[in-house]
Amino acid sequence: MGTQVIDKQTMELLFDFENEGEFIIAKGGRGGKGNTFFKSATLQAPKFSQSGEEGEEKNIILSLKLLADIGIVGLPNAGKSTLLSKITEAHPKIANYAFTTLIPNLGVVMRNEESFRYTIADIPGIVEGASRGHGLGLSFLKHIERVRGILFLLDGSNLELEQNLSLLRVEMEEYNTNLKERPFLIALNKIDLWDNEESFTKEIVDKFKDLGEIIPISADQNINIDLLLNRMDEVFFKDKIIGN
Ligand SMILES: Nc1nc2c(ncn2[C@@H]2O[C@H](COP(=O)(O)OP(=O)(O)OP(=O)(O)O)[C@@H](O)[C@H]2O)c(=O)[nH]1
Ligand SMILES: [Mg+2]
Repeated sequence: MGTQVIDKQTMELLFDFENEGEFIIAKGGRGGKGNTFFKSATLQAPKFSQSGEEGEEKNIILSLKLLADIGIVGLPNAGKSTLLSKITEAHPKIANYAFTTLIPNLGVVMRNEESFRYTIADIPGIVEGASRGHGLGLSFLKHIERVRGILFLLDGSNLELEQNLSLLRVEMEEYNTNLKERPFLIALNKIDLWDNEESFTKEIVDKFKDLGEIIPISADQNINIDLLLNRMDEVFFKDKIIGN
């Protein structure tokens, strides 16, 4: 699922496997039944067969776009993979340097005693100029084109939140301007590194409230992770969660 079938000559999108299903890319010619088809009780080894018509021929490109519900977008080293490892069963590589994640990782988040689940993608870190090919470029951004919501993950050890968020937005929207319209939340990670964590958190959330809703967390120390997941339910999946 998530694979797009593209005609290599015309670059036309032939089919998009948004759901499980079947699609005939090139139809075989009519006829062409082999000799076993003509086997019967009296004719155990028929020596004849039917010649068939030519079938269709096509050169195609199969392009996989992951179908994640939510995409985690952040600068390198913000803690995206750490968060994924805490809220899903995924085991992405985590390390204290940029570009640890080279290809997107997917995980499944279970909610409400598993009555509701969604997929979340941790994509490689985005750097300035990514849309012009810097860093790992943006080719992996195709994996978030179809998300229903974006979780921006900012690194609390750098308080230039406005600049960092705008860098991510610019690069992302450069790639696909539709991503601008997508619902989002901002998680501010690594708050465990702050002194006077509680009062400082209040101060920061207030100072940057114009950026959008900011949820202070520590992925590594499991601070406010439940709060974040609850807000994600409300902001991204209101239509899906029944009885809440
Ligand atoms: N103190 C602290 N460190 C954290 C926290 N979350 C992640 N880290 C550390 O930050 C570093 C980067 O974490 P990753 O999860 O690999 O970051 P990433 O965003 O996936 O990085 P890339 O894949 O390179 O883009 C690691 O050393 C983590 O242990 C946190 O909440 N608090
Ligand atoms: Mg990573």
